[in-house]
Amino acid sequence: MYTPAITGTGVFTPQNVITNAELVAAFNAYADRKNTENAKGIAAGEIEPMQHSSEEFIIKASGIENRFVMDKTGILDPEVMHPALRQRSDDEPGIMTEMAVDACTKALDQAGRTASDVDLVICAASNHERAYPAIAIEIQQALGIDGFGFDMNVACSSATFGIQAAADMVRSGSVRAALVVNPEICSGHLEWRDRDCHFIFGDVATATLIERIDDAQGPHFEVISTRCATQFSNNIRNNNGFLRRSRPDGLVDRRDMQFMQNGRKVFKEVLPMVSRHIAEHMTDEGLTNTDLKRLWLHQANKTMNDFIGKKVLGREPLQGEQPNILQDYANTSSAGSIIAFSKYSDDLQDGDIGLICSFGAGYSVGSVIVKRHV
Ligand code: CO8
Repeated sequence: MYTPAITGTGVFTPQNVITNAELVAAFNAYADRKNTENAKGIAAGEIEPMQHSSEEFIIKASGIENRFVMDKTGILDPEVMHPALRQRSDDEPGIMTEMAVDACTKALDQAGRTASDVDLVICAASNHERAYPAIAIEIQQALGIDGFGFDMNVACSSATFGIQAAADMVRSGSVRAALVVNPEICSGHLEWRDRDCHFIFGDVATATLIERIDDAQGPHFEVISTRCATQFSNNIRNNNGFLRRSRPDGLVDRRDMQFMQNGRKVFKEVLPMVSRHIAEHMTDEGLTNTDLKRLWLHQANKTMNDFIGKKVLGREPLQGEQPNILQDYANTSSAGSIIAFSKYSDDLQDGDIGLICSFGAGYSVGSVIVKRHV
């Protein structure tokens, strides 16, 4: 058996930023157009008028200020209201591969490694741009990696579940080094025409290199332990899929073809699940809250993270103990906790212990306890 370690991380950040002000202006223009279009039905009481969105609500309800996206022109055009991505031929890299290669290259650079050191690629994300061939295999080819790759999807917990799978394979010796990459194009499956959720998501890609601790070339994080849990829930759901064409109304622009959630229920049900999960994971590893130097949480909602941080640490987290990036990136599904980890972990001292935790659709919760070695 070998001890696995995270030796490098990388973040690809798209060039387009959408501020809350831009987002709300586009949504409100769309709502006004719809209300004008439906004026008769609204006057007759047959159609509910669309309500405006507001910057104040978004900040207060979520803590999100900006989001990065692969295309903002389509999203901000009241006649389009979704990203407008160019058609790519089958002979050029797909958009997920393009994002993933950037993040993976940064992770390899940080670890002082090259593609020839890696023998597994897991593309773990909350949606994949096609069914097959696996995106991971395209990424593997683009990077020039021998070995194998596969895709996996556990929505918001894809990254932590991917880290568990990779760490277990490194531990057993079936692979020597693995890249877990999370290209999240949330803008493609977000419903930008629904004010309840149009502010929630952004695009990004993160990558994590996991290898034998004895192979580490520089400062790294030992993977002490991982834990995954799932419990079925319909409160976060997307019904799009390959059977769409075969359904009687398959081509209709149905609301449930995009992201849907009952945010209040998610909030109420996931909070206790996550708090319990972390507490039990720490107890089983012989750790108490005073042993934890940092918490890198899933980035969905500031209030939610404040609550979990307080519950886990048994007090208000100090500045920097539980870093949030959601104000800049919004919710980036599985990538959120890894962005926080990548940006806020270098300063930890030898022997410091931290915990990465994701949670979301499924429901799913994944936690990774790590120890710094410098
Ligand atoms: N502007 C103004 N008012 C608004 C807006 C808006 N944009 N949106 C809603 N309102 C109104 C509502 O209509 C409601 O009005 P009323 O009281 O008259 O009915 C009022 O404001 C309050 O609305 P909510 O109760 O919905 O507001 P909340 O305080 O609950 O906040 C949140 C909404 C932010 C969604 C919050 O519930 C939340 O964060 N919940 C947790 C959600 C969560 O963690 N989800 C995880 C999802 S991520 C995941 O699993 C990955 C899925 C795969 C990726 C998908 C990519 C697209």
